[in-house]
Amino acid sequence: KTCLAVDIGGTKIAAALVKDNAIVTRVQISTPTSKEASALTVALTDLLTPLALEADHVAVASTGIINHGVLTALNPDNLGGLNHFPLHQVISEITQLPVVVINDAQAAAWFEYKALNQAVSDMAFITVSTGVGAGFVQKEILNTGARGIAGHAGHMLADPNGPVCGCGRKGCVESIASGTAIGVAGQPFFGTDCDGETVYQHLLAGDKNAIAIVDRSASTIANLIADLTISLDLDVVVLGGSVGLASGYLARVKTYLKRLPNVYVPDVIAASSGADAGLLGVALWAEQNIK
Ligand code: BMX
Repeated sequence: KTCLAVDIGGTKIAAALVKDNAIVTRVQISTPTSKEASALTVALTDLLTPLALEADHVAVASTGIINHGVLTALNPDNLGGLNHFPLHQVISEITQLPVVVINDAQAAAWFEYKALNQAVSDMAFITVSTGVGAGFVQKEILNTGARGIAGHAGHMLADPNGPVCGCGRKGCVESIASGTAIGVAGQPFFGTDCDGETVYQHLLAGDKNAIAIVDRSASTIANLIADLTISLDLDVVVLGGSVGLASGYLARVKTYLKRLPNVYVPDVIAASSGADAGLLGVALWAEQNIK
């Protein structure tokens, strides 16, 4: 069977034909920066129509809360302001194929868990990217949540006096640690068009302000890992996303974790699949869940 896997992120949308757990063809576009649902529908139609001809079913991993196939953004800023989209329905109409949809970080968690060869029973995957997302595998089962919310640990409290998050709450992990937050924190030092990438360039050049901003992100993620470990009894945490996999970031997270008592410190490893975890994970998940 050939699966058309789709990964809708805050910055890019990737689509791939997946056969025997391997990507055969892969295409990628930028996520539309519009709060109009029609912009996303048009982009998905152009991207998926040709690929659907070669597929048996469709597996979609998407940023946002996915409740029975309907996307609701927890942080609409991550999706160009779009906060509601009937993802399952739109993709069924475009492709005329069976469709499953889950959250992007949940999908990536499933891939990374499978890549560990089931040597562990409880793990969390954390992506530090446009936003901060997570997926939990508990007792060997991916927790997608009754309403699709499970795993949204990027919206746990990091600092009650922190910035207001795009979700409306103050001081979420995401508002301090995400690539977007790193970029915003860098603007007073590096200009109004500064993004996460700009701050990282300055960090690599030894800039003190950039180092402080990335360290604040890394220490926030270290505390998130500690909180998840003590609440979920984790064997391992896998870190991914463009910031999570950036040079030296994991080492910084580990430095902060080492300062904590052992019981808070799981094994922390880098995601094995880079940018394809969402695509491959949702394709794997569809094998068992497609109806
Ligand atoms: C946000 C939230 C999560 C998502 C996470 C990472 C939205 C639109 N997204 O917390 O659902 O998993 O970002 O998303 O509310 P990414 O786009 O950074 O991969």
